[in-house]
Amino acid sequence: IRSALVLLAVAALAIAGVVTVVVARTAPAAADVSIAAVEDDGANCPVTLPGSLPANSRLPDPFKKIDGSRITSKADWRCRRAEIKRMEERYVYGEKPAKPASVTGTVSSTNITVNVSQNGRSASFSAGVQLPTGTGPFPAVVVLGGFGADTATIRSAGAAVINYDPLAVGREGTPRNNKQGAFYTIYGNTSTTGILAAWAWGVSRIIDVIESSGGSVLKADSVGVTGCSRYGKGALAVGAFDQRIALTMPIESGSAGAPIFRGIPGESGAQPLSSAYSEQPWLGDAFSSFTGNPNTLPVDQHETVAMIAPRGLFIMENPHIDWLAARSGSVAALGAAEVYKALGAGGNITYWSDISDGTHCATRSEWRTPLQQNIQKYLLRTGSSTGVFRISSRKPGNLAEWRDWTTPTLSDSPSDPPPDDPEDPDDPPPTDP
Ligand code: MCU
Repeated sequence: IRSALVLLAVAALAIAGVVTVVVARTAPAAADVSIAAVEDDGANCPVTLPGSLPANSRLPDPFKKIDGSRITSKADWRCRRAEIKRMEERYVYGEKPAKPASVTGTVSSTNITVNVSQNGRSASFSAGVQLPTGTGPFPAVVVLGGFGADTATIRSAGAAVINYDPLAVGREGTPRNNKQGAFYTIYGNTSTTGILAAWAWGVSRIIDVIESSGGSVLKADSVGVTGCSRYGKGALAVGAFDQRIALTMPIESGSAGAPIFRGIPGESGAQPLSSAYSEQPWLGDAFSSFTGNPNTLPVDQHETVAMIAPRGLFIMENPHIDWLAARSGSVAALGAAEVYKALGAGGNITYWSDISDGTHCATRSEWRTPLQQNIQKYLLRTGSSTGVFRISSRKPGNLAEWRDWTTPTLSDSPSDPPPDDPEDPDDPPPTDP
């Protein structure tokens, strides 16, 4: 009865959005493969955006709150992450709205349909499903855009592939004042949200439908995401902005993907920020203020990447093509890895740019084994591999050049424990009636 009460209390707190609910299913330990039960577990954190944006040529300190103090405990990361998320939305991606009033749909062994409506506006989209062999329900990897991901390896590792066409949710080739796709049908064609955040919103709605489907085909708590190039930019945004994503795998994402914005102007041949802003409405309209001076951004992409911590993350980059900014990508991964380490999850991030074939979005033998290991660990929850950094000597980033902060030792005890936390030994146990 006591454990039932504890579960009830945890569920109640989770519904109130008060605690981070770490969903741990099977061994290994929870800290190793934790995801949140909700899209945004920091939704109730108070965030006041910065009053001014002073220039800083170094990477912003991911551990420093907007009020200037630094976080001290692992539990503090929840609301610090919420600050980062708000700033990423305000200055970089545009706002990704929370779940709309109505999300319905179906999941079958071949197809997922999604119907969304809010404020009298409705939109629908669908995605294909390819199951692996064996008996379900299965974990799944959402593949954005249909190229560059090694779907044969994903399925042979035991995960389904969800083929998601992001362009149905946020079209390319539209002017910023007349954006198109399911997202903009709901939120308006002049929404300032860029299409990467729209794509991410679409994947979140797919997960909503999987959650409400009863779970006989696909497991909503075991969903990964991947995509290459512009869809690598999208995969990063999906994983950063939905904490139900257990494994994020951006491939060759380039400018507006993993690479730090501050590094791109100085990286020879890298796609300029002005080009990444104007080629497609990938980023939010507000990013126009920063294409010429990323030093005034209060965040950078190491923090977008760190929003994924402590969840599974496998960043793949191509150092053979200058346009892809792999040096700045490695700095983002190294910076984010400091957050993973501080949270005690340093083994949950892999970065791999040491590849021989320079073809953009090729299927690569080097990535096959780490892909299998990541799927086993974070989606099937049978593996226990430790993440690695395999940075090509062609584009080695050096985090030390980019930071003026150190990595704190974060305590395990919350500095500000939630009231009556049933997990807190200092709180009296619930009484057994
Ligand atoms: C790396 O992603 C993009 C790149 O940002 C664009 O400049 C280029 O046109 O296309 C790349 C891509 O998506 O290739 C498939």
